Amino acid sequence: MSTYVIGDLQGCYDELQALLTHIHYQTETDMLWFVGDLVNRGPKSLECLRFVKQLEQQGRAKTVLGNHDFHLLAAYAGFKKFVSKSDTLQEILQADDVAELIDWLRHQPLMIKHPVFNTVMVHAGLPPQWSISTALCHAKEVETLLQREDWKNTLCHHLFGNAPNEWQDTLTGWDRARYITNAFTRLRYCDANGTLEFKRKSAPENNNQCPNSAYQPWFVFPNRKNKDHKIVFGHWSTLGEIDAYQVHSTDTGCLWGGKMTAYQLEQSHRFSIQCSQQCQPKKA
Ligand SMILES: [Mn+2]
Repeated sequence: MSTYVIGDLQGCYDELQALLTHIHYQTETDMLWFVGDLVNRGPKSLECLRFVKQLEQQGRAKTVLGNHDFHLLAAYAGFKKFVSKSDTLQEILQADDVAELIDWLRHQPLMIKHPVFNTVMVHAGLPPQWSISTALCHAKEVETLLQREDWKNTLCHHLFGNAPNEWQDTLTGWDRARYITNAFTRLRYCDANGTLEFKRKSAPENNNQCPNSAYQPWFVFPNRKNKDHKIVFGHWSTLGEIDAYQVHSTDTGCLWGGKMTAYQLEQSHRFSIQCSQQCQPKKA
């Protein structure tokens, strides 16, 4: 039995199936962990969403929510201003089972902890000031909001945006929920106090460091309070394969002709296949 952490799908269903064939995936015994961003930009988002939902409901897969998954929720809720021209979500929005798919999606978590291994999964990252147990509590705060009956009316009015980018334990209300959501689903760079920097999407210049900047990749800070667990994550398609700092990146840019990755937890081993999609990295 193996547990494979699969990088961002973003609608790349054919590549997912090729990857599962490549790793000799055993439906009955293997567990798949998806790092989120199941949908958008790629050609087969509906197939990806249905596939992961079915496996999750059978107890054979887990997923966490990514920023593109949140965009799908916003699009379904009718918040057009959050939907961009490069979105490819119409197929899902017009599907017969869209209500079931959305209902399932908004009940998925922002963070998962492995029952045996000292390992957690998030979509983008964890800011340095949160321990694992603190982060799990903050994830729960937003999960609870998403699962409320009135999620459409309240959540999508308030959850999107870049402010506040500084964390304080005393943050309340939607400001608090917005920081938490952004940290879990959009984090790449932050400072040692967890101030989020959203503009930059490229990889760090120099051996995972950015010279002369307070903003660094979230995982490099020596005093990071969550480094006692292995963290698997996706989201940062230009970062490349990181297996250091107790973190493992899995978004290896399938969408733009890079690779799709399956990281096996038991053996700490990477499997990948080359992909032929041609979307641009800046949109990934
Ligand atoms: Mn993402």
